[in-house]
Amino acid sequence: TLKHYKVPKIEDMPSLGLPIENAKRAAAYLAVDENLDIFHHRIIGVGSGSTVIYVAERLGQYLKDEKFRDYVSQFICIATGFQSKQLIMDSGLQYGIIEQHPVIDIVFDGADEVDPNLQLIKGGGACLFQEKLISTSAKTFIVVADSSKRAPSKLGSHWRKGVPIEVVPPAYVRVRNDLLTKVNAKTAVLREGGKAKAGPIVTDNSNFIIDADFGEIEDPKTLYKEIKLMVGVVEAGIFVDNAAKAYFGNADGSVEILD
Ligand code: ABF
Repeated sequence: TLKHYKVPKIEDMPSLGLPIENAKRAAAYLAVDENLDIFHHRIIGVGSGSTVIYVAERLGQYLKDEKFRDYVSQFICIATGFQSKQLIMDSGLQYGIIEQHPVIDIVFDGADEVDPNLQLIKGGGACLFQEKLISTSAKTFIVVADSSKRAPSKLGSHWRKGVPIEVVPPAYVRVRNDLLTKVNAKTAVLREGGKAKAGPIVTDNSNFIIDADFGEIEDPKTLYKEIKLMVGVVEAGIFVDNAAKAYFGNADGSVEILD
C-alpha cells in the first residue's frame, strides 16, 4: 500500500537549494526517524549511494544530541562497501564488520527502481553483492530514495540501464552469452569504468559488473533464480521479498511511504 504524503518534522533539515538533494534528505531523515529504535537497535546497516549519505548524516546528528549520545555511540554500523564505510567513519559512528555481527537490527539502503510490491533493482553503484548480504542479514530493511525511483508497475520499465549482475572476471563472456541466449536479455553489457572508460569497473570484491536489459520484467523472482544459477554469477541486482518499507522523497520535503 502507498500511504499519503507526510512532511517530516525536521527542524534542523537545511535546504541545499538543490531539489533532488532535498528529496533524498527528506526520505532518509524520515526513514531514520520513524524506524530506528535508538534504545533497542544496536547493529545498523548503512547502504550505498547518494541518498544514504543523508542516513549517515541523520545518525551523526543523533550521535551529537546529548539525549541520544550514550545509545548511538554504542551502535555498530555495518557497511555495504567502501563508500559506506567512509560515510560511517566520517559521521563519527563505530564501524563493524558483518563477519562479527551477522545479524543486523536494521538496514537503510538506496535503490535504482522500486515496484509497488517492494521488489527492487539495485546495483547501479556496483555494490550489489554486499547490499544483498547485508539486507538479507537484517531484521528490517528500509529503502530510501527520491520519488523518481518508483516504478509505476513492473520492474525494468523505469531504470533504463538494466539489471546489474556481479560476475567473476574470467566468466564474463560466458555469463554475457548465457544472459542473451538463456534468459532473453535484450542487451548484456560489461560495465566500463570511470570517465576515461579505461576497462571494466572492478567491484569491492574484485569482480566485474554486467548490465543486462530485459525490458519490463514479468516475474522478477524467477528471473533472479535463473541468473543466480549461471556459472560465474556472484549476485544479481534483483531484490525480492525482504524490503519492509520504501521512503520516496520529493523536492518539497514531502515523503511517500510504501509498505
Ligand atoms: C545503492 O546506490 C544501489 O543499489 C543503487 O544502485 C544506488 C542508489 O543510489 P542513489 O541513492 O544515489 O540513487 O543503494
